[in-house]
Amino acid sequence: MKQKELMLGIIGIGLVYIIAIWGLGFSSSSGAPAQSGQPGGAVAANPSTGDSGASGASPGTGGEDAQPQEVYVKALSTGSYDKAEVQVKAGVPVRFHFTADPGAGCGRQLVIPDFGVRLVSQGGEEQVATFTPATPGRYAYRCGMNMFRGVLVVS
Ligand SMILES: [Cu+2]
Repeated sequence: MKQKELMLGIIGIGLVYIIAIWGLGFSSSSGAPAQSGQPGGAVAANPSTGDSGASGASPGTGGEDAQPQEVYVKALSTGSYDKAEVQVKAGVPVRFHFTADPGAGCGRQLVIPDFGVRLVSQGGEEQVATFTPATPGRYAYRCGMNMFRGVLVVS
């Protein structure tokens, strides 16, 4: 019994060493070796190439003639939005698409006080407001009575 425990301990210490050395290798060699040594799964997720938009404009760079940022929020009959938070960039027009479940009650009205937005989706139809957030920050979107709540994160 004692011997078996000792063996397990040695194996454990060995593993710690291997992981520590591996970690050092990653941090000290900045560049190509670390990249090639990465597990294969991470390579597939490249956000810049997987552009879901229709236009083939340069990805991600918010130039002066940038495309509007399309945002979709839906008020659900369960009493909340389908997205508690949406992310946009400052200085680029936002097209805020709002829909609501017909059973969403007061959630069929959406306001974004900081941008003077007020939308009502009475029977589930889509309503759109366009505005340009100039200053980074966190701006609330909510129903008229502040029961449905979400945050527009501008960065
Ligand atoms: Cu409400």
